[in-house]
Amino acid sequence: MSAVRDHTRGDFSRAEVTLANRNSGMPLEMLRYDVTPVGMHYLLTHFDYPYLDADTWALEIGGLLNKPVEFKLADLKALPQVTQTVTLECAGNGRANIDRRYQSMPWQNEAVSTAKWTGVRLSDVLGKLVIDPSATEIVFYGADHGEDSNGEHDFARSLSVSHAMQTEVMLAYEMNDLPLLPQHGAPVRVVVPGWYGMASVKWLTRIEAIDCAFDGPQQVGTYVYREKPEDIGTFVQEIRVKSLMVPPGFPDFYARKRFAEAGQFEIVGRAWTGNGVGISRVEISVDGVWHDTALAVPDSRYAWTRWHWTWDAKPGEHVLQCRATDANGQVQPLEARWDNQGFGNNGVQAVAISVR
Ligand SMILES: Nc1nc2c(c(=O)[nH]1)N[C@H]1C(S)=C(S)[C@@H](COP(=O)(O)O)O[C@H]1N2
Ligand SMILES: [Mo]
Repeated sequence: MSAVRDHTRGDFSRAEVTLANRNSGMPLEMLRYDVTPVGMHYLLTHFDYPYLDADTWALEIGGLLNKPVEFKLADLKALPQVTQTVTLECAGNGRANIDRRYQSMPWQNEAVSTAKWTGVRLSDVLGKLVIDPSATEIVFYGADHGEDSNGEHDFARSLSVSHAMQTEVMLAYEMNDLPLLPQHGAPVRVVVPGWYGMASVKWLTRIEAIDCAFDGPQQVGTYVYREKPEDIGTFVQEIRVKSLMVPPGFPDFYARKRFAEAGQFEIVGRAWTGNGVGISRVEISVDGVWHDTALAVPDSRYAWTRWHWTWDAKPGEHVLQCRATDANGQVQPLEARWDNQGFGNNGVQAVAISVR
């Protein structure tokens, strides 16, 4: 049933190209924007885009409650509106830079973006209900259906009840001041700031309170850090500290080699981390010599931080790298940590450039 997974280095397989054609990344020059323009935000959709009509859409909430309830879009809009700028990153970002490559969506660096999400606090929705004290997790079901991790299922993920009640967790119906677009989960999606993207369930149709650990394929089959496929592993959750730069200079079309004229110019980039504590330092290295960069103030606790540094570029072949540290002292590793499915790669980016 599943495609052969034997392109672990070198050329990409037809299945990887098919996934890359469906799921676009954010070109790294878009790191210049505080908020990624709609249409340039990266996309990761596992199955087919479901067809939902905002007028007839209803969110069912059931499980361990006094009684099941239904929210229409208008019911959600009647609750207090909140807006938050949040950086989302796909847990598989950087997967294709790891040798041996896992056969999945072959992201290099571009599965990260920032949007301004508007909607309601999940805690305001759940606060309208009487959840049984025995409930430990809240499960979010999307309308999309498919087969992955050896199971057929509707895309679904859970959060602990205590995490679901955190004020930053949202049900969003707008992105960058526009109604959510179909590709980002219209009419309503979950946004879990600080966690890798898989937690932010799109095309939300059902919420269920349960008293056990949710064991759906997107919860326990995939999105688990494992050294070897047979390991029990640990769950992929918070985004690891990371930074990327706008590749400086100009590219050649096909090979994406970079060129620049000698002289002074600014290198800019973004850094982010998942725990809401913020970025404390971003360094840039030119040919192995590290320098501190200047940091701007981010839009929110969960939005990326802009950094910049002026380079006096001398003629020759150079390699630039950037490395972020968060306020908890977490630092990006120079080399990606090994993970069987290529999750959580926050290894330092390296950009080669020819200065003339
Ligand atoms: N229903 C549903 N929700 C989903 C997904 C999906 O395939 N189906 N993909 C998840 C993953 S892996 C990521 S990284 C984010 C991507 O959100 P975006 O496409 O809006 O950028 O959505 C998450 N939510
Ligand atoms: Mo993802």
